[in-house]
Amino acid sequence: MKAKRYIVSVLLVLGHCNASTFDCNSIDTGEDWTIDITETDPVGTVLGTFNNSLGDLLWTASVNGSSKNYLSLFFESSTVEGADHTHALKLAKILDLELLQLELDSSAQLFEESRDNGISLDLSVMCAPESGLSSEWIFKINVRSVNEFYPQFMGSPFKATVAESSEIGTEIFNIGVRAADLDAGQTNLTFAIAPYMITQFDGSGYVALDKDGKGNILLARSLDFESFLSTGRTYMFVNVTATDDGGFTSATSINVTVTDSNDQGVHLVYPGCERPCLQADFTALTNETFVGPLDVRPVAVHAEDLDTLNESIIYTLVSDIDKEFFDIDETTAMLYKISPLINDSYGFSIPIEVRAQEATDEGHFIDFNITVSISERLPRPRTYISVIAYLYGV
Ligand SMILES: *[C@@H]1O[C@H](CO)[C@@H](O)[C@H](O)[C@H]1NC(C)=O
Ligand SMILES: *[C@@H]1O[C@H](CO)[C@@H](O)[C@H](O)[C@H]1NC(C)=O
Ligand SMILES: *[C@@H]1O[C@H](CO)[C@@H](O)[C@H](O)[C@H]1NC(C)=O
Ligand SMILES: *[C@@H]1O[C@H](CO)[C@@H](O)[C@H](O)[C@H]1NC(C)=O
Ligand SMILES: *[C@@H]1O[C@H](CO)[C@@H](O)[C@H](O)[C@H]1NC(C)=O
Ligand SMILES: *[C@@H]1O[C@H](CO)[C@@H](O)[C@H](O)[C@H]1NC(C)=O
Ligand SMILES: *[C@@H]1O[C@H](CO)[C@@H](O)[C@H](O)[C@H]1NC(C)=O
Ligand SMILES: *[C@@H]1O[C@H](CO)[C@@H](O)[C@H](O)[C@H]1NC(C)=O
Ligand SMILES: *[C@@H]1O[C@H](CO)[C@@H](O)[C@H](O)[C@H]1NC(C)=O
Ligand SMILES: [Ca+2]
Ligand SMILES: [Ca+2]
Ligand SMILES: [Ca+2]
Repeated sequence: MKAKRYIVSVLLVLGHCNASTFDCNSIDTGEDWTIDITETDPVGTVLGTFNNSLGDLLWTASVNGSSKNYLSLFFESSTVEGADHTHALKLAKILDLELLQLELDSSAQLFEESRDNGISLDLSVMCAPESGLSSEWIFKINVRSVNEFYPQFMGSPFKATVAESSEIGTEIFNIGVRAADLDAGQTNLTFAIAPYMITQFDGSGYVALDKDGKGNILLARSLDFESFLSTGRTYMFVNVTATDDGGFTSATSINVTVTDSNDQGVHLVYPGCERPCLQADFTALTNETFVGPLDVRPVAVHAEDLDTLNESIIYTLVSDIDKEFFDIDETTAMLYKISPLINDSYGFSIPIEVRAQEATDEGHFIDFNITVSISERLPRPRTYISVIAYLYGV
């Protein structure tokens, strides 16, 4: 029986025009005959011819033992020209698997094995034999799937963000849940990262696919927002491809924006000092008795976060000794002399150490000095000119 089945299917695979002829007069019709077709075979494809037939063929179609009238409509019979008493069983409609999957959705297990194997229908065919004895033929029709559709991406164009501080292995985007194959049955898609055609935007070197094959795109190299920023943009494109089990490949791109993290410190805003400005000379002149705001030169003290996060900066005095006589406004950085200098240990020039710190819990900071000179204590001659000369190091 197995051998017979094999021969018939080989014949049919070689060419449908050579479909087997079945004799309506034969009493022994055999059991399972196998007919292999594909889901794209055209209307009119002959599945078999029946000779010695007195009338049209009758058939019923079923799936897994349950009869489906709907499926019977996919077949038709007609007389074969030039051959007496011969009827052909043909396709009346294309046995498109996407359609069948939709229409026969109650048969959740339509695809018995892999998608590649397609689905199987059972067709029981009866002819009207000249001998008067009715004979029934049971065919197993294997409808093989054809890869008709390219993988599709739902919801593109895609965007994602990743913080520069993200650890290697962080999931950036899951392309797997946004990719599908419209071919009927379960298709396994294989994902790959490909270079992006505009090389300046190519993010392929920063990412890798998770080994689980489910399309998770992971960070593979550490990021630096500041170096991205220096190129004038903070995003890159990740080109990803999906290949279906029939070898069709589609590609899509994800715009991955790198966001800033607090990894940079604080610097000073000071004329002529290049970013990042970590050292600058601030000076002020006062006298022992004066109490009030000091005029700091050459510019008011101002520090900034080097991250684009632009955290606010808090200014404080570092030394407790300085705090007896001086104070600094936490937000404006205005320096105040709060009491006269009496019984102090200062000389004529007081380096007042100031800390400018980001207002976060563990904010970065920078320390710098404002040099305050006490006019009465300056070396002789205490002329205005010499004070200026002193202050500017002439
Ligand atoms: C009918 O078909 C069978 C099987 O192919 C063949 O053996 C037989 O000779 C055919 N009969 C006629 C009358 O053509
Ligand atoms: C066939 O039908 C039986 C009984 O209804 C069911 O248990 C089985 O899962 C079905 N098989 C397929 C492949 O649909
Ligand atoms: C698809 O993937 C599943 C799970 O990884 C696997 O079991 C199955 O064999 C695969 N099917 C094909 C056709 O590769
Ligand atoms: C993405 O990669 C595919 C496969 O290498 C390529 O054909 C396509 O041109 C690439 N797309 C872009 C936008 O770079
Ligand atoms: C990528 O996304 C960023 C952030 O949304 C956007 O500013 C940029 O214009 C996008 N780039 C392109 C080429 O669409
Ligand atoms: C101290 O400085 C203040 C303001 O600069 C000025 O008004 C005051 O006269 C000065 N006093 C002495 C003793 O120089
Ligand atoms: C930071 O924020 C302040 C106000 O909070 C603003 O004046 C300043 O221009 C900002 N700096 C940058 C570099 O954005
Ligand atoms: C400064 O020191 C002198 C001598 O020790 C003392 O008499 C005076 O009270 C001190 N003044 C202040 C303001 O502490
Ligand atoms: C401030 O000046 C003192 C004394 O000259 C010096 O020891 C200290 O290092 C200076 N601080 C900074 C932050 O430059
Ligand atoms: Ca199809
Ligand atoms: Ca496909
Ligand atoms: Ca940063």
